[in-house]
Amino acid sequence: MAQRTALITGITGQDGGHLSELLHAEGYRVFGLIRGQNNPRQMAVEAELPYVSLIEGDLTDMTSLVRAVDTADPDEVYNLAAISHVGYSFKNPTLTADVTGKGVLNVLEAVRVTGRAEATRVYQASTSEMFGGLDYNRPGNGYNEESLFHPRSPYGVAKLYGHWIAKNYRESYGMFVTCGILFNHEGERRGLEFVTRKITNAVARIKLGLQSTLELGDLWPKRDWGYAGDYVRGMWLMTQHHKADDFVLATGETHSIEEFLTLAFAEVGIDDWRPYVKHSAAFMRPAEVDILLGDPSKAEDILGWKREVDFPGLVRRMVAHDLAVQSRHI
Ligand code: G4F
Repeated sequence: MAQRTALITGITGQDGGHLSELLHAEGYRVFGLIRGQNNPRQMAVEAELPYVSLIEGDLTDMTSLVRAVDTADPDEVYNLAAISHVGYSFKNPTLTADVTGKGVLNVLEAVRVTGRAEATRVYQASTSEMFGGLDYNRPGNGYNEESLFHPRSPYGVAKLYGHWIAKNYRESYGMFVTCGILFNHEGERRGLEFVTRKITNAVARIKLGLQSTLELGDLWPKRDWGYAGDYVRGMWLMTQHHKADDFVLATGETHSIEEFLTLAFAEVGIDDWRPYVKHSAAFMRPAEVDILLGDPSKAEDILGWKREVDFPGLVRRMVAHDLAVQSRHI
């Protein structure tokens, strides 16, 4: 069988790293779209993922996407690129709409206008943020593929546009465009701006005497937190399925930030995190998603997907990683 080729947008992000590793192990030739001149992450990506061929391009620049698709000639495109921080999207809503929303249309058009509508499969990174977590649309056993959407941030709204335009291209042009509705997925590669990694990094630094306190926003919101490595396997499985569709990936459990704090501090032998954690309004959002819980039954039944890392295992591996990284600073 000829070697398969994949193009990943968002190659510098957490999921881009995990997915490149998986596809490389599966024998793919992997191309990654990288944004801007002298991107500060480029050297790190080249060192970490030496088998990935980087192509310059930007989701807001259609010409660059056409060029990237022509260069890679991919069997599969994984559109992971986005402005993905919910808090940031409130401060930069128009940029978020351009990148996270209209950028999806640009990727789909680049595939279509280059004559690859039938040959190339597209994975669109949809998100649980589209559900919004309000009481009225929250099913007891978790959101599934049929649940009602009510996004609560410019990011969630932009992602919902991306989700619907992806489905529209599936229905209008018969393109294989599959949407993974992924709940929060974390790990050692997670950016420090997200709450889980912010906590595990601070816990390691507090343990080592490098930091004394940690400033956070609200601690009561609950998330369905899984491990990113498990979730990129799900992305790949749904892209291999015989039919393009929507699939929820989640753990089926939800935990508050307080619970995350308790487990993370316990990993370094600190029983009470309260003296170390300060509240800061700077990390609160104009509208909050109170609780997210997903029902991954469809992906489990149809794709045979199952997450392997549980909540305590996720916290353990993130704290262990950050202890190892931070120990180099002492
Ligand atoms: O870690 P977060 O920033 O993730 P959030 O907002 O749930 O979004 C993540 O998951 C989505 C999937 O549901 C993705 F689509 C999205 O791209 C991203 O990966 O915040 C989690 C919770 C929020 O309730 C937030 O208000 O933590 C709360 N929080 C409290 N203090 C904080 C902080 N979040 C951050 N980032 N930093 C804080 O200091």
